[in-house]
Amino acid sequence: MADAEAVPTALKVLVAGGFGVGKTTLVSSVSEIMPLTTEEMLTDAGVSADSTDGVEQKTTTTVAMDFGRITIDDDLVLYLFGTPGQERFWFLWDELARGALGAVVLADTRRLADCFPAVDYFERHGTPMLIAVNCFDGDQRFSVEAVRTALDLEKTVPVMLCDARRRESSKQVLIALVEHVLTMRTAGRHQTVAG
Ligand SMILES: Nc1nc2c(ncn2[C@@H]2O[C@H](COP(=O)(O)OP(=O)(O)O)[C@@H](O)[C@H]2O)c(=O)[nH]1
Ligand SMILES: [Mg+2]
Repeated sequence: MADAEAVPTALKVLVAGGFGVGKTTLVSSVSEIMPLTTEEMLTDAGVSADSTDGVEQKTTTTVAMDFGRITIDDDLVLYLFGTPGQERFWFLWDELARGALGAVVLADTRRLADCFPAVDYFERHGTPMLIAVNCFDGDQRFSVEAVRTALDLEKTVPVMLCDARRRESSKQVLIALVEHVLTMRTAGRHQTVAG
């Protein structure tokens, strides 16, 4: 298919993790386009469909979501979607995860537990993921292996260090995720998420 070769493949990648872990920072540092932060008012009906304890009284709310793009090479463009961290927006995750190549889960070793929900979600949905430990000013309290153990990750899930503020570092994370997905697919251990 000569035509297909002329156009780069565009793939969707999710950037997840707890609040304040550096999702917006990573998307901003690496994106070629002005990162977009969308704000949407959710209607009462939209919220109630997935509301859990304590949020029912809210009629409208604001959703901030990061969106960016990075060209890896002539053949590959990644579209980055930062996932909303707040638990009341879990219903958006299913929409976001649909058709995603994989996910970067950002972790802060000072608050490692904050990324549990994201790790759990991607495990349950069979979405390939990579854990990127964002080293706030070199404040890396645990080794990559300690993070792996603490998160109880499968051996195949890559864990790496990064500095979300640095473009090159963020890019390496995304390249590593793509390579991980390719490895998993080649090994036939990964089943594509239904899309
Ligand atoms: N020192 C330091 N600060 C960072 C780093 N990454 C993010 N930050 C800061 O941490 C705060 C939260 O980051 P942000 O990207 O907004 O987190 P988000 O909630 O995951 O989107 C911001 O003030 C960032 O400037 C980092 O690697 N080092
Ligand atoms: Mg953010």
